[in-house]
This record gives sequence, C-alpha cells and structure tokens, in this order.
Amino acid sequence: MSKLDIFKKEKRSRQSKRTGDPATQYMLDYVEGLGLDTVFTRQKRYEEKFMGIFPKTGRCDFGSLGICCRQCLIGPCRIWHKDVDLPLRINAPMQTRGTCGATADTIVARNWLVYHGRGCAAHSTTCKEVAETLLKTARGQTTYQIKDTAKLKAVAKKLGFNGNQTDEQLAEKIALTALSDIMGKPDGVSNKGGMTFANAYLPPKVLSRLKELNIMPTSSFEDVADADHQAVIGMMSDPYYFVMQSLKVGIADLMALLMTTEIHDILLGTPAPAPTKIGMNVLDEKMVNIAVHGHIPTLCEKVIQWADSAEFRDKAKLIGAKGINIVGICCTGAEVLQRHKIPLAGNNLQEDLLIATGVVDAFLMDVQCSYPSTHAMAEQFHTKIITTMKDARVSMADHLAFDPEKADEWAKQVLDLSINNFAKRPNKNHLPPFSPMNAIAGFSAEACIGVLSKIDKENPLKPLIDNVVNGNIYGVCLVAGCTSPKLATEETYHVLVKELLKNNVLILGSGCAAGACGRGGLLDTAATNQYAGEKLKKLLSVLGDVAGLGQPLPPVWHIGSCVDNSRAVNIASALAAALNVLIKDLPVVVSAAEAVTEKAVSIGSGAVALGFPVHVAVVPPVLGSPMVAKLLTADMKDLTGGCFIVEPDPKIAASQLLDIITERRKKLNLPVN
Ligand code: BF8
Repeated sequence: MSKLDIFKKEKRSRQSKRTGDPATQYMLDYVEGLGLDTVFTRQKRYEEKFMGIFPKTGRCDFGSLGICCRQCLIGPCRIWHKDVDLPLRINAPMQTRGTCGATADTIVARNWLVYHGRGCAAHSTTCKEVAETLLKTARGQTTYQIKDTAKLKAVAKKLGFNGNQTDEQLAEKIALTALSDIMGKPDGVSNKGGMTFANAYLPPKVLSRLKELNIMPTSSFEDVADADHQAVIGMMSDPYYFVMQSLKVGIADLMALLMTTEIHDILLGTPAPAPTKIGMNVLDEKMVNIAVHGHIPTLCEKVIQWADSAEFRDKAKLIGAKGINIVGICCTGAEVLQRHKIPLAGNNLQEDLLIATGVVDAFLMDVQCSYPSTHAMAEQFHTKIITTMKDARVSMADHLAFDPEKADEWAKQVLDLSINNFAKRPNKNHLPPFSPMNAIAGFSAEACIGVLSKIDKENPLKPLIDNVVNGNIYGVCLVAGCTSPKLATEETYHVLVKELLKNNVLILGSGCAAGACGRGGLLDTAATNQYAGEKLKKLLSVLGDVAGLGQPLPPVWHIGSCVDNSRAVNIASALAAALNVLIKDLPVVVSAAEAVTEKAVSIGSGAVALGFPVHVAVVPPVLGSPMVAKLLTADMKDLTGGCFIVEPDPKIAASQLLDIITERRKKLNLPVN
C-alpha cells in the first residue's frame, strides 16, 4: 500500500459520519438548513472542491505533505521528494529542491519546527499571564487570594524554597521563578542548567537523558526565539536538528503547562472529583446563559463569584430570567468544570452550533481556539461576543482587556452586558432534544493520590504501582488534544477509549478530548460497568467505595484542560521515579487522535521527548520527507524512547497502543495478556 493511502483512511473516517455526538449532528442539520456555514460545512466543501484535483489527500498535496515552502520572498516553492508517489495530476518531472536549494527534508522539518514555536509561545504567554496574576496577588495588588496553601507549600518545597516564609513570600518566589523560566533571566543570561521547574519536577534519569540529547529547555521564550532563528534563511538546513529543536521547544511547552497548572491550583484551588453535566443542553432557555471559552480562567472565576451575588441574581430576575447560568466551552470550560463543576456545553467545534441555539446571551472569549468565523454566526443570532485579552481581538466583539487588578470591575461589566443582552433574545430558540450526560470531573494528581492514600496512607503511590504490576491496570492512556472536522469527530475517541478500556487500560482525559469522552458518556460511573475490563472494573469499584462514592469511579478520569496535561506528566514522573525507571519504560501511552492546533503539535513533541508514544489519527504534514517521517515515527524510539504513531482508524490505533503497553510490560517483567 502506498504511504499516501493513509489519507484515504482519514477520508473514510470523516465520510462515514461527521460527528459521534447526536446533539452536534442535530444542530449541524439545523444550521446548515438555515443556509449558514460552520467549520463542518467548510470542511465538506473543501473536500468536494479539492478531491478532484488532489485525489490522494483531498487537500493540496504539497501542503498536506509539508513540502510547500513559504519562508522567503523568492517562493513559494512546491517541490517533491523522489521517493514519494507523485500526485496523479502531475506527470511532468518535479523539482526536488526549492529555488534556494532546500530539499524536501529541510522544508518538511523546518515547517514542522515552526508549528512548535507558535504552540509553545501560546502556552508560555498563558503561563506569563497567570504568573503575573500570582505575583500581583502576592503583593496585595488584586482581590484574588491564595486558595490552596497546601499546594503553595508543596510547590515551594519542590523548588527548594525555605518553608519559614509567609504564604505571600512563597507565592512571590514561585511567580518570579515561573516568569524567569518563561522569559529568561532578567540579566539576559540564559539559564544554562535548564528551566528551574523542569529540574525540580522531572525525574533525575529523565533529566540526564534530556541533557545528553541536548534538548533540555532553557527558557521558553529563548527556545522559541532560537527555533525562529534556526528557521531563518541561511541558518539550519539539517532536518535532524530541526526535529531535535522541536523536541526542546515541546518540553519547554510542557513546562509552561506545568507551571500554569500549579499556579492555577494555588490561586483558584486544586480540583477534586465531583458530579457535573456535559452536553449542549446544559444551556437553559429560562436563564441568562454566559458561555466561557478559552484558556485563562481567572476572569471567569470572578464572573462565577459575582453571578452568585444577590446584586446580579436580582438584576437577572428583573429582566425576566430565572437566574444566571454559566456554561463552559473548550479549555476555560474544562478549568471551571474541574474546579466548580460548571457544566461543559461544548468544545471548539461546537461554538457556532451553541450560538445557533439562540439562547447564548454572552460568549466570553479569552485566548486561543476560537474560530475566526464565530462573530459571523453571532451576527445571525443575538449573542454578544466579549473578548477579554489584549492578544485576541475579534471583529465586531465587545472588548474588555483583562487586568487582574480590576478583575471585579470587569466581571461586573461582563454580567451587565450579558443580562442586558437577554432582552434581545429571538423569540424562537432551538436547543437539541438530548439530555446532557452525567460526568465526574476534577481528577487532579492530588485527588488521584488522595483516593489511593485511603488504601495505603504511608505510601499512596503503592496501590497504583501494585495495580499496574498485577495487571488490574494493564496500562494508562492519556487522551488529549482537540476535536477535528477531518475525522468522524469525537467518535475517534469513543472507539479508541472503549477498545482500551476493554483491555483494562485506565484512561486519563484532558482538553477537548476529555469533553468528547464526556459527551460519549465515558466520564459517567455507569460507563465503568459498561466498558471496563473485569479487572479494571473491580479496581474502580473498590476505589469508588474508598472514595465514599458508593459506586465505581468512572473509567475515564477527567484531569482538566490541555494545560493540565501536566498532571499526567506529574503522575508518570512520580511512577517512573518510584520504580527507578525512565518514562519511556512505563506502560503509559498518549493519544491526541484529533489534533488540530499548533499547541497540540508542540505538546505532542514534548511528550515524545519525555518518552511517551503519541498517537495521532489526523495525518501530520510530514510525509513529504520519508526521512523526517521515519525520524518521528521510528528512529525516535532509539533517541527518547517515545515516537509518533499515525493511524486514522481508532480500532487499529488502540491495538497498536496495546502492543506498546504489552512490550513495555514485558521489559519490566510484568505479567502480560
Ligand atoms: O488547549 S484541545 S482545540 S481548546 S488546543 Fe484548543 Fe485543542 Fe481544544 Fe484547549 Ni487544547
């Protein structure tokens, strides 16, 4: 089979159905019936238009394979690698070098690295925002408070700060350390020993390996700037070094996530599992509905707080609403879901569809992952879009640039705008006739270990290790990342997760992938009896009992937003340290099946760099260079122990992930199926 036939599999998936969520399909039919566009509509149209021209990929072959170069003003150059099948429509000999002389290997690897720079910049800027809020809070300049002092002290201890200091002093030190890990040392000297948080959190054996490979991150802004410099014309051309820099930037990205999670927990509280709801129908037609979207939940915290005040409850009633209903979308949604159990209405693909229900009075957008067309949909209905961060401006939106020192004032303005907009609702609304799913969310690493400590107080990790050893937990898979219109969206995760659960693999879920699991009913305790293998089922029942739930824990543990992928890294690091092995030795795998964003790419590379196998079902644009594709999917195993696995069919992907788990268990002398 030709290597490019993998695109056919991708296409088969999206042609079988567009989504695994009936409510999404229902709204999609409604919106398309009104003659309006969504991301799904445009995907379909692309396919119809381009399949005739590029039958192999269904998009532009050059772009899909990563061999379109737009780096300089001589180009664009569209070249071909001699070992890759030619597109059907091209029968003339193709150029194998760009005008400047760059080969397909260079172009693919350079394009690949550029994704990472943007992904890491996004997460690092998010981290900078929250670290600044912590710093201002420590200095008494905001009305936020340190909500979790135990977490504050635990983080301070890890970083080696003296415990005899006030909470504010420790918070200031943590914030300044995070800022210097993001921005570099203030004197301009880079941190040659590597990021402080990386040194404090990653197991020593992993750190040594990163240093040997010369991929220990220094500070994320510096590593991103280096990547940009390396991509400049006249700099790097060796594909190997582009890929190695992508790993370094990927780890810097993961560390930005880790710092953000730790600071969020300190400032906003460390999540604990509790019941909630997931699905479009968490919107309530009788209430003022405010959808919160993005990745920085600090303003939302204040909106949630003030929405519950007598002042705003009365204001809502005065205009005829039953009250104020806040619902989440994508990662800000996951943040407020895990801490406040605010119900999750949807993910990045469902923004437009939620607006089209006609009952979203305000759509609060902070940063990242909204589509540029959202305002066009909002114009068709009454929804008010409010952007809240200076770096994310949207046409026609109201803009309130967040300043943590004025958070209360801003939150009240948001509530006023939303309540006033309720009066402009169209008479007719269109909510899908599907009840939201029950879900349990809030599995922070502390909460997971807290449950386990009920089995063994002295050594809370021991029950986890014992259960991995005896095969009750055959392996662990983190399902992470986005939902993509290129596949039968969400169904990819549902099929993959069910296959793994059957084989007693415990699932951690984050970001939109976790939301997809929720819409598929997989965050509900009932899913344990329905889908988990016998051994895992028994264990989750015991854990549910010791947690006082009176029913099993769900088989997919929602660990939070994409930022909180760091929780999975922390759990894996603790396991590796306890077993005195590398992360690459653990029966732990990752699937970011429906990856979409640059952020997902750089997190993926960070995970590969630490030794995780990372599955993607969407074909990444690297097949134009057989050398780069082989480096990422095969040779990498000898370097970091991790690798990318590209497989659009979720059943086949699950069996490949199970094979890796089995192989790793064998190497650890653990029983295998
Ligand atoms: O950071 S999973 S679409 S929302 S990138 Fe974005 Fe992807 Fe959703 Fe959160 Ni993550």
